[in-house]
Amino acid sequence: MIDLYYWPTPNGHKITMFLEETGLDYKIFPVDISAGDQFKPEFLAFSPNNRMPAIIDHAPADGGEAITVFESGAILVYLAEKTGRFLPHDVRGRKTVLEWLFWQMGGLGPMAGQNHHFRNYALEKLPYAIDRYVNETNRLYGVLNKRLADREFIAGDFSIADMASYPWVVPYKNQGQDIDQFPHLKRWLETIRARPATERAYAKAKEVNPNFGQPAIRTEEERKILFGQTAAVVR
Ligand SMILES: N[C@@H](CCC(=O)N[C@@H](CS)C(=O)NCC(=O)O)C(=O)O
Repeated sequence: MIDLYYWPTPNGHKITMFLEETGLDYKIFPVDISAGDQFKPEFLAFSPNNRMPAIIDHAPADGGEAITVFESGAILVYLAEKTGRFLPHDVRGRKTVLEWLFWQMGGLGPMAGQNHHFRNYALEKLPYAIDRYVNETNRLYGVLNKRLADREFIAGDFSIADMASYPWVVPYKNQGQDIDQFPHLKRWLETIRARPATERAYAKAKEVNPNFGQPAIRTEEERKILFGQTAAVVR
């Protein structure tokens, strides 16, 4: 049994996608990040960056005590190794999936995240910041579109590299992107969207957060919780 500490955001969807693909037994523990659940000491004990997702695996492969994992990329690799799925075993295939996984973790995720912030959430609309992140997202979409021009998925068969990037392309409209400019990316998006496991994963979003699909910030208190953080929150 896997305990999944989750809230329906792009980084959260990565893990429900994996769990639904593999049929691993899991239970969701909601971390309402707008309410400040990510600062609870019991959560920080195994997710020290006050971010979800995080997991606790009560039946690790070595038969020892429960294993905790934070950071969505590390969770995907951990679960792929646990199940033997969605990460090739050969040295070249594995290397390629990890390249694109790290590309998402270090590039597409953070840049699209800043894009969402300055474009959709910042009260002060700063043209420099908006242009910077909308353009960088555009460049990254171009990289992925080119990669997908002659292959169905990012790195061989459907893999954790696809699961990492997919949730960050779903909100393309909120990132100021025109998906029709990226036909290969659009085809890939539609292919993954149609997977039954993806549908089940995204269905969890509404179950866990009835407000899913509405703006994450509805009150000043929520704005302060999410965007007023300093080192004080993890002390
Ligand atoms: N690099 C981390 C990022 C996780 C992350 O940013 N999670 C956000 C939601 S998408 C979060 O928990 N935010 C809570 C907060 O900002 O306090 C990962 O990939 O797991």
